[in-house]
Amino acid sequence: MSSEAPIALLSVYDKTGLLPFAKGLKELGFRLLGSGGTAKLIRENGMEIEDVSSITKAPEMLGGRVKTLHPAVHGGILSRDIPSDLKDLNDNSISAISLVACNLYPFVLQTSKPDCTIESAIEEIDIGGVTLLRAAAKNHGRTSIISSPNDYETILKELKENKNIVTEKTRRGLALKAFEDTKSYDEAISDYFRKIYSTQGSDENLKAGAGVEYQRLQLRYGANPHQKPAQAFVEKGQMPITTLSGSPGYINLLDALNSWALVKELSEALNLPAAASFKHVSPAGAAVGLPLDERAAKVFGVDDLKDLSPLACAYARARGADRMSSFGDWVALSHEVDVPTAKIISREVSDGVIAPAYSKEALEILSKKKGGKYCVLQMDPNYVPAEIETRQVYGISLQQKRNDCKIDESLFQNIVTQNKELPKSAIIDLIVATLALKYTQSNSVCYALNGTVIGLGAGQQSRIHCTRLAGDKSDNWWLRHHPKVLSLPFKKGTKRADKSNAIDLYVTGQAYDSEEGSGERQQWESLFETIPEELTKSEKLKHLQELKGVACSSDAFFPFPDNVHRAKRSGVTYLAAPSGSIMDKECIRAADENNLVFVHHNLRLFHH
Ligand code: 93A
Repeated sequence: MSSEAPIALLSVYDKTGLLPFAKGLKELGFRLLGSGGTAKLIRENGMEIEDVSSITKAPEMLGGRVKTLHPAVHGGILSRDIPSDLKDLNDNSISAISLVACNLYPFVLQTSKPDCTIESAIEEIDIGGVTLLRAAAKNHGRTSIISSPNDYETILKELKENKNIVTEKTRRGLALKAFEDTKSYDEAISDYFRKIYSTQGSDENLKAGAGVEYQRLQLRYGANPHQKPAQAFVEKGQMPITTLSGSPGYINLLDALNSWALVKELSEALNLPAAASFKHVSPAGAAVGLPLDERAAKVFGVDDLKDLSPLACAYARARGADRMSSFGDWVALSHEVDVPTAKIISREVSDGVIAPAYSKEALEILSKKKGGKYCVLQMDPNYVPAEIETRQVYGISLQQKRNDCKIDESLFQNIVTQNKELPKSAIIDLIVATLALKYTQSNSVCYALNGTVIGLGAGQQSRIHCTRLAGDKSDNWWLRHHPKVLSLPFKKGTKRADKSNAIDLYVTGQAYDSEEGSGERQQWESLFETIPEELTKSEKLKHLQELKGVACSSDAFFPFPDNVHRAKRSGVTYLAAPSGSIMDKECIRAADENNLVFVHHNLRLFHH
C-alpha cells in the first residue's frame, strides 16, 4: 500500500451499509483502518483492512474502553495542512487521516430497556467514538466525518466524481451533523443521570442538604394523564422551584411559571403586591393590592373577612373578578404569603400556589388544604430565565428570544385622540391590563379597573370576539355590583361555588331561560330563601351605564373600529393597542366620536 493513499478510519457500532462502503473506498484506493469489530467484519468479508492498533502500536484494552483513543489516531485526524502540524506528524511518524466513519454505542437503546442497570448504561457511554466525531468535525477544513450510514452512498459518489475529494460544502454539512449527534448523545446521557442522580426539590431533600444538586421536578403526568412520564428540569444551575406540599402536574407548572412572571412584573411595575388566578395558562384574574371598599369586598366575596393585607386584597380581586373561570385555579403571589391571604385561598377550590415565601402559619393553612394534596411551590425571586427559550412541537425545536419587554408608564405616551386626559389611575389600569395580556394565550383583549382585571378575552382567533368576550365578562362583573345581586337571599350554608354559579345565571338572565317548574329552574331556585325577582333588561342597561373609566388593552392592533365601539359599551374610557392597522384612522375616529383616550404604541404581545 502506497503511503500516498488517503486514509479512512472506520469505527461503527451500527454496521448497516458498512461492507459496500468499505468496498467502494477500497476501489477508490483508500487505505482502510478499523477498530476491533469493524475491522473484523470487513476482513471476514474478504477485504483488506488494518487494525487501528497497527498505527497506535497499542492493543485495544480495558475490555474495549480504549480502542481509538491515541495520538496516532487523533494527531492524524486533527492535523492541518500547515508546516508546523506537518512537521509534528513527520516527527512522530503519524499519517494524516482524511475520512472518518463513526457511529456511537446505543446508549438510548440500552437505557430504554426495562431491566437496564446503571452499570450496563455506563458501558454504553461511548468515549472514543464521540472523540472521533468531534475531532474530525472540528477539522472539517480537511477531514470528512460520516456519522450516518445514510450518507455512505452520496460520499462514495462525490469521491468518485471529484478525484477522492469531498467538497467543502459537503464537509461542512457532515461536520454539523456530527456536532448535532454528539449534542443529542450527551443530552440523552445527562437526561438519564438527571433522572436517577439529581434530587427532587422537596422540602425534605432540601432540608437534608441535597438542594445543591437539585435540577429536576418529577411531574405527575403531562398535559393529560396518559402522557407519562413527565418532568421539568433545568440544564444549568439549580431549579428555582421548591415543592413545599403536594405534587405538581405539567399544566400546573405551565400556570405556575407564567403566573409567577406576571405577578413579579406587575409588582415591580407598580410597586404594590400583586396576585394572579390562572386557568389553562391564561389569567382568569390578576390584580394589585389596592384596598377594597365595603361593596367591592362583597362583590369579591371577602366581606366576612377583616384586616385584609394588601396581598390578600390583591388575591381577593384576582380571584373574585371572574369567579366562574377561577374555579380550581392556580394562584401566584408576588410577596411572602401571610395568614389573611392563605385564609382566602383555603376556602376556595384551587389547585396550587406559587410565591417567593410563606409565613409559617400561612404554610400550615395551605398544606392542610385538599387533604394535604394542595400544591404549594416556592419560587426563587432572584431567578432570571435565560435570554433564549427553546421548546419542541411535534419533534421540531422552536427557539426565540424571551419576551422580556418591560411594561410601564413609558409605553403609554402616544395619545392619538383629541381627549388626552390620562390620569394616574388609568395608567395603573393600562399597565395591569397590558401585563395580563403579555401572559395570556392570544388573541387577547383585557379590561381593567381599580388595578384589577375585570374582563379578559383569551385565545380567540378573532379580535372582535376577544373584545366582546372581555366586554361581556366586564359587564357580568359590574352587574354583580347591582343592589339586587348584592341582596340575593341565599339560604344559609350555600357553598361559595354554588353562589357564584347562581349569580352568573342570574345576571346573564339564563336562570329565567329554563322553563318554570323544570328541574333546571328548580335547582337554581332551591338555593334561595325566596325566589329572586328577575333583573330586567332595562335595569341592567341602566346599571351598565354607570360603569365608567375602564381601561382596555389589546395584544395586537384593532383591525376594525367595531372593537372601539364594543369597548365603549362596557364603560371603557382608556384604550391602548399597537398601531399598524390600515384602519387605524377609522379606529381613532371612533374613539374620538366617543370621547375616549386612545394610546398607540408599537409593542405587540402575542403569547403562546
Ligand atoms: O469504548 S470506547 O469509548 N473507546 C474507544 O476508544 C472507542 N473508539 C471507538 N468506544 C470506542 N469506539 C466506538 O466503538 C465507536 O464509536 C463505535 O461505536 C464502536 C465500534 O467498535 P467496533 O469496531 O469494535 O465494533
